[in-house]
Amino acid sequence: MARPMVVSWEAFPRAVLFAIMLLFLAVVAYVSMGTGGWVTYNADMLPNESGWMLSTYSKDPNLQTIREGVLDYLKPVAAHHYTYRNVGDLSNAAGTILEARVRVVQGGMSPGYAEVPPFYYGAYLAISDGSKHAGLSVGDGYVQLGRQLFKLDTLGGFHTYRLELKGNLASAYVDGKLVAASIPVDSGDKRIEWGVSSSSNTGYAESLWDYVKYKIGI
Ligand SMILES: [Ca+2]
Repeated sequence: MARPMVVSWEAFPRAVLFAIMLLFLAVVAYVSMGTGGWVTYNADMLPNESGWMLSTYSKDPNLQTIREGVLDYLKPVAAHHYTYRNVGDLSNAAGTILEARVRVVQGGMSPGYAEVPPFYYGAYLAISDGSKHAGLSVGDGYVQLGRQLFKLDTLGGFHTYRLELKGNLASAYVDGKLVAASIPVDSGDKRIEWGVSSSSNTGYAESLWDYVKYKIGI
């Protein structure tokens, strides 16, 4: 003979908690879908308070300030200043998009190489997807991807800079318009990186960051 089902009072709160948890998970899943898989840093907190790692050169607290949702990021002469996040899910086949809204305040002198003349880096975005690496530099009056330069007034105001990497192609967009495309170099790292300058930057540089976001899948 089957025992009658006994529902104890103690079981009720647990069932209710379980239901609330399910509802919470459903809401989280819905919100994630709504944002289209973007992981966003809005510059409401310092990068290292938001899950981003500081480079060796970024430990000086005077090099980063938050003001009204904008990160003021600067670097002294002859030093790097960047932040990064290791992302194991990055895939060259799926592709990655990295986008930031940035205004360059001052670009630091870079020696340049080959076809690229010396110019002034103020912001840098890079993707390494475990197979390829692409870096987008925003200088004083220029945007650089690989060995391509695109002229732009980067100091006059904020622009949205977007770097896309998929297969054997890296593409750079400014305010939604394609401005450069290049063949990415090889890299075994899986990392998203951004900051004030590239490693070859030899001068003082500063840039303002409204947001940075990345997404897997193009
Ligand atoms: Ca912001």
